Amino acid sequence: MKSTLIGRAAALRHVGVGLAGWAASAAWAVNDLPGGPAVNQLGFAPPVTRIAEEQHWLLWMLLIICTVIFVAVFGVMFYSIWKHRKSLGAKPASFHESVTVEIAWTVVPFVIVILMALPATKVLVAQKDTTNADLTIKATGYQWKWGYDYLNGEGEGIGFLSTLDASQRALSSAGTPEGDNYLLKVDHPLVVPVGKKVRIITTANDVIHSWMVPAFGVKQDAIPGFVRDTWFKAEQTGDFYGQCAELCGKEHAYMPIHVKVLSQADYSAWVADEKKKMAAAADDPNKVWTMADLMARGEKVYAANCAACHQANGKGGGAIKALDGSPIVQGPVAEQMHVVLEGRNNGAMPSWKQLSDTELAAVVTFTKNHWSNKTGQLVQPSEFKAAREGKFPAGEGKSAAAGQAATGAAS
Ligand code: HEC
Ligand SMILES: [Cu+2]
Repeated sequence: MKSTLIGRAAALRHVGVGLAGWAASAAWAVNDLPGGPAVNQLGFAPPVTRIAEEQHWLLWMLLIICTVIFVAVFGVMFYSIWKHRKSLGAKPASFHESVTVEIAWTVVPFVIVILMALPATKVLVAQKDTTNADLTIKATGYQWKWGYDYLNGEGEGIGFLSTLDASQRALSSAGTPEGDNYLLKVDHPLVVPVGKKVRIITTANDVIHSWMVPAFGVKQDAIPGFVRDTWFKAEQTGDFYGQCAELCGKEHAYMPIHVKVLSQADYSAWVADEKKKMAAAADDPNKVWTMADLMARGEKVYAANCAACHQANGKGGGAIKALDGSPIVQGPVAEQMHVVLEGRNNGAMPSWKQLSDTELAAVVTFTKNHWSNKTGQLVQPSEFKAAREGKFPAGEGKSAAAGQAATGAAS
């Protein structure tokens, strides 16, 4: 019942906003924004996910049931008042506590409420089922922008801030709104693949915000110090828009949400592109490092990635081979480069190709010159860059001079 009232109120609000907009926009002609709000929109945004479709179905089902009840109850009431009015000589019946009536008006509404609650509960439970996601993205609310971090799945490691487009900020400051996507355009939209289950983890950095995209039927509060989640699986590609839906300060209206749904191939291309940009922004793989710098960096990379298995003391344990005294670590440079790039033993030793060239060069140099391993060998990032293309350094490479760019020989 309640959601129906909210639905009606929302519809009325749309009409109100539509009229106000019409009055104020003599100069600013607005059209429908595909994936966003429409002019004089009545009701919800066209659904792009199963959940949103179900929500629409629920809305109409509940609205129709409530309307039928409304018409029936008021129909009987007005009919009775009219038909049995005093001027026609109607005499009130005098009866008390009719058991039949009492039971009827308890049981009938109860059954109706149950019939409405069952499908609603089913959708609610499905909405909360964030298991088996293909992609997990953290959305962090800030005053006043969104931060997105790809935590899991294709694109893992990508992270950026999504802020209102600067040109729209200027339009707003000047009081000259323009365009169908006014206050909905961002500098970096959230990009996701079509047909994949995307889990959105929400949290916030300062005050409560809310991540809402109407076309997906998704709205989840983002609360500082708490982690909440929601999910969607977009069934068509395109651009979809939403806004922060929890009053969060003076620029609450200036933190829009823009989700770009791409085909799987386009998404993979986007991920590759972002990764390249990130790598470029990180370390220059052509820089020539000194032994001391590589050792210092390598110690950190080792502690963060390797110590969990190989132990801080390099002794490993069980199936995890020791690095301290390992013939591989003490052997030719290329051998260990193969191990860290490709992994070993079906992934028991994982591949570390997601680390940057600099991190790999640093950690290999570190293991080769720490504990009892005193090989004096040094690996430069440029050698890993070449190794990724199949060109491994040849020979023993014992001297520190071997640290220059790989000389082209394949192993
Ligand atoms: C998930 C656990 C795990 C992590 C994390 C891990 N390794 Fe390993 N590593 C192994 C296992 C298991 C082996 C043995 C593989 C085999 O059976 O050949 C191994 C073997 C190796 C070897 C070959 C040793 C030899 O003597 O054969 C090297 C070199 C190595 N790891 C380096 C690293 C480096 C560098 C890191 C961090 C970037 C790392 N490992 C992180 C599990 C791990
Ligand atoms: Cu907000």
